[in-house]
Amino acid sequence: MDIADWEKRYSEAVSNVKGQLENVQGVFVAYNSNVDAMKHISETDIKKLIGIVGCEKIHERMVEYPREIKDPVDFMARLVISMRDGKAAEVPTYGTDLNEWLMDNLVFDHARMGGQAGIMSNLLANLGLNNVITYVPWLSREQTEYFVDSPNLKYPVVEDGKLVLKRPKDAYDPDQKPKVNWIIEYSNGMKFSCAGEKYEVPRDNRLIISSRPKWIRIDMSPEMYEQLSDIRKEIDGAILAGYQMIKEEYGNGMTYRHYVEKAVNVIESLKACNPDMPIHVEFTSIQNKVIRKAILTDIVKKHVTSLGLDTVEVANALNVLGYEELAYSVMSRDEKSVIALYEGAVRLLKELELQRVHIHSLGYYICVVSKDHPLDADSHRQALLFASTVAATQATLGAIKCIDDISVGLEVPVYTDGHDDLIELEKYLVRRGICTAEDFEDGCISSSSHGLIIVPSKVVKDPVATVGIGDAISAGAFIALLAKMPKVNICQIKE
Ligand code: 8BR
Ligand code: GLC
Repeated sequence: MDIADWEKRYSEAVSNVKGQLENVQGVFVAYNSNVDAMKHISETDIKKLIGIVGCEKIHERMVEYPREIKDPVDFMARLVISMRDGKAAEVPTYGTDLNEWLMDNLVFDHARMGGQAGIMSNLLANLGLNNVITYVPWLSREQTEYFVDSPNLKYPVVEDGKLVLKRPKDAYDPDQKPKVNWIIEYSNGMKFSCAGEKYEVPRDNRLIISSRPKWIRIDMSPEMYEQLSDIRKEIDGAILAGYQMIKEEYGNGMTYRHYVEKAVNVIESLKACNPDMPIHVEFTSIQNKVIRKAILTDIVKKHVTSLGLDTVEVANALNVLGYEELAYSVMSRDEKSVIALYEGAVRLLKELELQRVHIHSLGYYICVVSKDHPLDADSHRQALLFASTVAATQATLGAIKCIDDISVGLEVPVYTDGHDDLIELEKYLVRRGICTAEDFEDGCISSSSHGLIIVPSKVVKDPVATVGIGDAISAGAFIALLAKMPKVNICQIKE
């Protein structure tokens, strides 16, 4: 299929999904909302920061590859690495010193809704979904200012032992402090040097400094947990994210196992009357390998149906699951890495017993689905095309205010380089007899053990920001699939 045919498919898919979104009764979205302090850095900024911290120190620390930011040197080391590779990363910081240093030396441009769950909740509410029930364990007054104030976006609270759905602005805890992350966005082509090395940024991307105040818990009060039965009557599916904030040790004898167990209990309770309820987990950059593995093998495996990740996250996931070589190939910059990406997706699907693994890369999406997924390949392809259009809209406008905005994304051309990057995968699958060249060009392939859907995506030349685009892609695709699912809320019937 040539690019013009793909563009046609895009228009058809968007109009189709748009007309079906009202079929979705509701979605539950938890756990992480925060405020993102956005800074788009310039060459002048980076040179200034290097001058302040010192090249030699930065260079030495880059070798150590800090997985936590304790001081400005750690920060600069991870920033230079991220800019050198054009690879997104999220690194935690546990104190407040770095925030102060950044305020003194960088200053942010503006603040906006951050956190995967927060971004996805606002997006889905603005797309006009009937019911978005958003939950964050740390809803502060400041945080509510970043939520869309609309009747279809609700926050659950327990009053007199009963669940009440309120607007976030009417539901916050006045004693709660906000969680603020720093997002350092950089642009393709920026040049700088450090310790004799010359760098040129290969693509637009960002580094996230994620604040982890002591009070952060991925958790739910026992009263709220008891009321989940009322929430499940309102929803057809759930999107969960933020598990990366679980810590290995809490210093009082409590470990990550406690929170992993609670996370699983929430999922199981949401599914209590409908074991097939679609549950999507959006993965992210997780520095701690024990936590990364626990999220995959203890929370995702067996309990959720769908997983969304970017290419770096695929490599990270494969790494902790024991597929080091495959992880290495995914990260290699050669043309065959797309084959490793596909093989990696299949491993994740099987190993984690999922129905769907959706990988978003710059220029194409790869989605593998299990044979028992209730929807056909064309529905999956439409969902991916809708997702790419939503993402292109968000990259162009910064945020989507209403469903009609997505006509902006439809105007963004399909990225021809992304289409070309898929050629090696096509040759590989054809050589192995998994599909014909025609099947591949069509984007839907059925092997004996799984389905494969591949679409070239729309890429915006100068995105307003890159942070949160992955969330828009995954939420867009998941919601399109929910809209296409058979519509019977088993929970309303059973309870
Ligand atoms: P994460 O937020 O999970 O890293 O995902 C980012 C995704 O945003 C990438 O996988 C890529 O598909 C998409 N993306 C990026 Br980065 N820049 C984009 C752009 N300029 N236009 C459209 N999509 C983009
Ligand atoms: C992570 C970050 C958050 C950012 C989001 C975007 O959740 O913690 O700051 O907004 O990713 O996907």
